[in-house]
Amino acid sequence: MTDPALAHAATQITAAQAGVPVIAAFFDEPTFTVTYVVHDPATLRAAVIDSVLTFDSASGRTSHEAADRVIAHVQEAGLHVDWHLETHAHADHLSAAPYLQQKLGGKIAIGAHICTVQETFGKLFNAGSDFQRDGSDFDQLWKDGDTFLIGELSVTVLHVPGHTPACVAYVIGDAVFVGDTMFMPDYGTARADFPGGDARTLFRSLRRLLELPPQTRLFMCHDYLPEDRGHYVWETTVAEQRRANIHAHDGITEDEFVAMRESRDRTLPVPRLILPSVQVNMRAGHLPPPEGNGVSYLKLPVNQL
Ligand SMILES: N[C@@H](CCC(=O)N[C@@H](CS)C(=O)NCC(=O)O)C(=O)O
Ligand SMILES: [Fe+2]
Repeated sequence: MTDPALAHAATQITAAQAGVPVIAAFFDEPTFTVTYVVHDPATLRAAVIDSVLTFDSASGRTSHEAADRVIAHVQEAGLHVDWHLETHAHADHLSAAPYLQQKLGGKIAIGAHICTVQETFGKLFNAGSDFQRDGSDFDQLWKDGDTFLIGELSVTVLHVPGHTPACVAYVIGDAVFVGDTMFMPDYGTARADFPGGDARTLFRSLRRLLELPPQTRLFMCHDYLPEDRGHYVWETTVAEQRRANIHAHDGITEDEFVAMRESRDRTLPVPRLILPSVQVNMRAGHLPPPEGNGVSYLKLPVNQL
């Protein structure tokens, strides 16, 4: 393998000492998002991956239904949360990382290319000079190949752009949280038509993940329930994706994938919550600063998307 970050991740997955994380999944049906709480059974240190702040766009009201389920689990299991890990700046739900950080502690982290995303969306929302586009709203920015520990569990971060420029996957012990690269085999892959997205780049990223050992457990960020399946699922393996992913199984060429992805993306509607989501998530999940009356406002740029 001529890819040191991936080689390190592969060794971590096969090495017994890397540890086997305990994984609890919380499915948020309104946004089809899976939030994970991952912990080290030896030390009870934990990370929350891709949390959801419940948001009703008609009323402009946020609530903590989804996040409070995560808090209840953390408290019942006696966990200490060290990290709130984002796989990317989500376009379909608001992150609850700041709320969970306030309640549970821990640091908020995302891929280092978030600065590119902040630049793009800072312009779209005409954000003021208070909005730093240097990633400093986050506590930690990851580069490809970065490693850290959750208790005694080894973690390797892989930069997997394509859906967005800043997407990362987290390899935690023997499990990979793939973010929006691939979905379950019968649904395929993520769209690549957001600003800075690119189908060819996405194909290379997801095929890179599929070079990991065949038994590697893969955890999806969403499940959109294809018509012929009656229940949500979010866990699969490298071997299964290589055999059966409808967009990216072994044998599909890069050019075939790009043609499929670009034509399918032309048919997809804009995500329901994209405008509230990106202007909050570009700020690490913080609402825009309150105005003189103490109220935070979200903007709707007209005729821009
Ligand atoms: N219907 C959902 C769709 C959200 C969406 O576009 N999700 C992205 C990931 S953030 C995606 O890749 N979707 C693939 C697809 O819909 O086929 C919504 O409005 O929130
Ligand atoms: Fe996404």
